[in-house]
Amino acid sequence: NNVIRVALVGNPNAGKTSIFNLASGAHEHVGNYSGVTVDSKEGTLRHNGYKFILTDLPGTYSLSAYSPEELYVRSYIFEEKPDVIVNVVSASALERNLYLTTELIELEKPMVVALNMYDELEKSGRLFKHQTLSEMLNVPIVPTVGKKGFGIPELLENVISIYESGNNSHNVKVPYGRVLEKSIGFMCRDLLSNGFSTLGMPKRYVGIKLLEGDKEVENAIREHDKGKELLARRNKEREYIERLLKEDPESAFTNARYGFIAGALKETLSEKTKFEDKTT
Ligand code: GDP
Ligand code: MG
Ligand code: K
Repeated sequence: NNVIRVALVGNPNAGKTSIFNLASGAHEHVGNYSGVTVDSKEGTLRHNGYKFILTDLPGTYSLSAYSPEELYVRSYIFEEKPDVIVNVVSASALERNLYLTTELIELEKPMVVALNMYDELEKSGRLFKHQTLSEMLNVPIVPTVGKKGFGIPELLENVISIYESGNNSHNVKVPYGRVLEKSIGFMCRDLLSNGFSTLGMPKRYVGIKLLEGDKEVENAIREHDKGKELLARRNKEREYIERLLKEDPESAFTNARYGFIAGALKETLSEKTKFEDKTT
């Protein structure tokens, strides 16, 4: 049937609710998320023969298991299994917003990035080759202005294409460097050889989360027959990482993600503005 379930995921104040309201004709409160209740809202719309069921999820900076929002969003994605994730990214805080994007890529779900606040980017005069970033991440990136509705039809078109193609950006891996990649490799091999079902999550993702010390993933693995052995092995890998990189594994992963984003932005975002370009 022609129903596409779409989850809006992004940092607080990236513009998720604005896009949600404009697309679905809803009237949800736009502004600062109070954080009192962790909840989601559903709305529907029709476009090009499809019925879209949109879910506006709480804002989150990452997908670790630390805050109720983070846990909520992660469980929502794995339990409710939306067909397509729309990652709403604020173009006025790219580095911080794209951190979440790197985590979402690892979930290996069909995804489209809404490059929101595009008006702010244009006003700033900075040049951003989002097409190049889109190729680097193997994820469509669509400029939007959530406040005004600019780019929303294009966003929906991209959601339809990704849904119809079934592309879940398997081909792109955030590179973590030699030491972390070696440990990830060991964890994936152990997960595979012991026949762990990985909670519907990709093996690489589970390996990374175990190395980071994610409690929720850890507890799920402990339930397995060979869970204790795997966690003992994991502890060894964590020690190895700490000894070689001289930082705790979690920071090592976080820093590697930021490094990857910084590198990608160095190639695609020019700090020099087009206004300056014209005067030279
Ligand atoms: P959410 O926290 O992700 O749901 O973000 P909201 O939709 O509540 O938006 C946060 C603020 O940004 C609100 O004041 C919106 O009016 C504003 N906003 C949303 N989209 C845009 C946009 O594309 N450009 C600009 N300039 N402001 C926007
Ligand atoms: Mg909101
Ligand atoms: K908000």
